[in-house]
Amino acid sequence: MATLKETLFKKIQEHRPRTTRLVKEFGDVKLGDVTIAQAIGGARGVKCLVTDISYLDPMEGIRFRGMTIPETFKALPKVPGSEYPYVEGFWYLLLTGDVPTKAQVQEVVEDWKARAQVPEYVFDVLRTMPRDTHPMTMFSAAIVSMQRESIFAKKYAEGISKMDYWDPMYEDCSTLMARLPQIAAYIYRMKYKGDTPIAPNPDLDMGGNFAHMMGQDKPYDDVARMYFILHSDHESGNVSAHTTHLVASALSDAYYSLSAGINGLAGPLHGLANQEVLGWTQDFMKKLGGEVPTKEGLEKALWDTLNSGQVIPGYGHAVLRKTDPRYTAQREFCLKTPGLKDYPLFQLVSMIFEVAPDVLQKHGKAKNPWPNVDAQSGVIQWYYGITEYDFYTVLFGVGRALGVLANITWDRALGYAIERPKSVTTDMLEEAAGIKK
Ligand code: NMX
Ligand code: MLT
Repeated sequence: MATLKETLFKKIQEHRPRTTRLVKEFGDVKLGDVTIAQAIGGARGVKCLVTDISYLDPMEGIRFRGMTIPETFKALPKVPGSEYPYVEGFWYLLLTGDVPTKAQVQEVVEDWKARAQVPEYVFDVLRTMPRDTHPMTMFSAAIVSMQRESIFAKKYAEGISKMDYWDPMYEDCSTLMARLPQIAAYIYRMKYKGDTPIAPNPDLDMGGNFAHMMGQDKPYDDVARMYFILHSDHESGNVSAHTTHLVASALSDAYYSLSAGINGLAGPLHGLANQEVLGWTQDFMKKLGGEVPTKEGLEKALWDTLNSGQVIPGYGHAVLRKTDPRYTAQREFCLKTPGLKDYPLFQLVSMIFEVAPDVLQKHGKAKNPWPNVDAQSGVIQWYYGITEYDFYTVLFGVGRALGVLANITWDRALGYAIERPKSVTTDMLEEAAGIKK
């Protein structure tokens, strides 16, 4: 049986002529124009990134390697005794586009185990940070602290051929994926659980081991598997994916690039929205003093938030124009899980789903009034006892690493250029608009 790395190399060799031909023979074909609104407004909708790992349709939502979320969960080999797939198998899918066999998944499981040992100095770095440091700052610092181990940086310094860049990049990305779960769980146990880290269990898969190191019983292992897969990739234009890609385009290694992407994920309009959702919901419940909220009360709270110039966290999206299927997948998990289905916080989140889109539509600003992934993820964590909601974006980050690291491996395989879009001045915009005096 070919290893994941051998299979990946075969795919890379098959793919390279497609990219070369497009650039050489069809490089002048237009994909669109750029308007002034796009130049000022965050490049929304500008088609200038290429990835085959996932695609986001505004109405349908994400497809990973051509598969919807339900198709992905159905197709991948499941962990014995679990309803959810191995995260390791999902990594195989993202990298190669193939659904792995059980044996192929096992090869990745073993490979990650062999790479999993987190160096002691990473824990030292974390321990020197004040305990009130945000966990995303800790996560990012831990990642970049390992940069000294980058095989890509070492091979580059030795003078490796461009054609081989993907190989050490793959090595660094695989090592990062193997270590991130323990780093995340360590931060959690050090910061919130009286400094009681739990050693990894080498007999478990990534999701199972993460649950174990968090100190969580079943079915949190399935929650972890579901959560990491759902948050993995959302094509390439989102802040964390784009940042990771941008930094890697300078031939910065995976440690620098991922750490930068994680810093982007820490913004409240991006990944941190999941902690904001819980903060908003908990504040609202506190104000009610334990009373069951009415729809009218909820509507007023939503208007109060909007009228005070704040966004409703967990709602809206730069690309999506319907309910995020990642929201739906998590909602379905809640509906089928006894206890969670009737959990008051879930009922409140469901009530927000009933009320907020209408309020946002009446407010008339957001192009998409529907919920995104962050509106639903916190309630599941809270139910299983992970109530420290400033940790939630770290969970998002472990998942997001799968997508962005698979992408930068392919970036180096296909020789994508250093990213350098052109800027213009306001004078130039006024000239283009025909209003310059
Ligand atoms: N609540 C209130 N106003 C909103 C919301 C919202 N949830 N969503 C968009 N708007 C406003 C937005 O601030 C903008 O206002 P202004 O013209 O005053 O600048 C206007 O509607 C138009 O924005 P859009 O074009 O609809 O959205 P955009 O593409 O600029 O931004 C988000 C997308 C996701 C940043 C935005 O919808 C938002 O801030 N949502 C709340 C935060 C959130 O849930 N972020 C998580 C996204 C998913 N993730 O995990 O990364
Ligand atoms: C993401 O998962 O990155 C978010 O939904 C944001 C985006 O896609 O723009």
